[in-house]
Amino acid sequence: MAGKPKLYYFNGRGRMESIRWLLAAAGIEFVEEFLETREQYEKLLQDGALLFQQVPMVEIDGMKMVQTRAILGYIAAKHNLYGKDLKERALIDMYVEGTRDLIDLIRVHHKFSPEEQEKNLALINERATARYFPVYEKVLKDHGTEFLVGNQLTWADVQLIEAILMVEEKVSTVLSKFPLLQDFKTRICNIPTIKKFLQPGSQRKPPPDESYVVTANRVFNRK
Ligand SMILES: N[C@@H](CCC(=O)N[C@@H](CS)C(=O)NCC(=O)O)C(=O)O
Repeated sequence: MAGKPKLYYFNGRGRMESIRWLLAAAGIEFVEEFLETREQYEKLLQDGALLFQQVPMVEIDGMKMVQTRAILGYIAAKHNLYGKDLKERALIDMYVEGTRDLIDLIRVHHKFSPEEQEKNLALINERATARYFPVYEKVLKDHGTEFLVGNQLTWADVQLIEAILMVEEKVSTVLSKFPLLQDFKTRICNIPTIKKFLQPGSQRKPPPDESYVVTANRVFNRK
């Protein structure tokens, strides 16, 4: 039997957090090696473990996978979270890319100056309420099931709930005009695997702080 997937990244959200979410939602246990030192990163490079010299890297099923989207797609397909046919898969890809764009606005937020953060916060709010969330609200209404695609949980739902919770950390009232997304949030957060991931002490990571930035700069020899 294959061992648990092993995740190589910082002890923080960054690009790895969606992978943690998807594994957790699928009910898959995983272990993590946190990059703290330059030496750890150089060892991975010397071992040829990082195809493009980048993390996230995930050891899974005998592979050393890099590229966040490839990793997510593999996990989604393996654990039946990627739709039942090509058309469902195409919808999932579109929805996932939408939430990815929103998540990316938040993922880089901490890198900005206070003035830039103020502008970025306004942009996050505007994009969430005027571009992305109206789409998912309409999808839920038109599709008429509990999920965005088909009639069971998919990667699209998992990444949307991740995005919703991330935006709510910045703008707590963001769902006030989206009743179906409010119901969606309650429903998805009550799925046992997801509920467990939301408990304190899980492998879910907090928003980035100063020490996260210092560690990443040290590992990548920046500044
Ligand atoms: N397209 C890659 C980008 C990965 C990436 O930029 N990773 C950053 C850390 S979050 C990194 O390893 N940077 C070091 C470098 O690019 O040299 C992905 O989606 O996984």
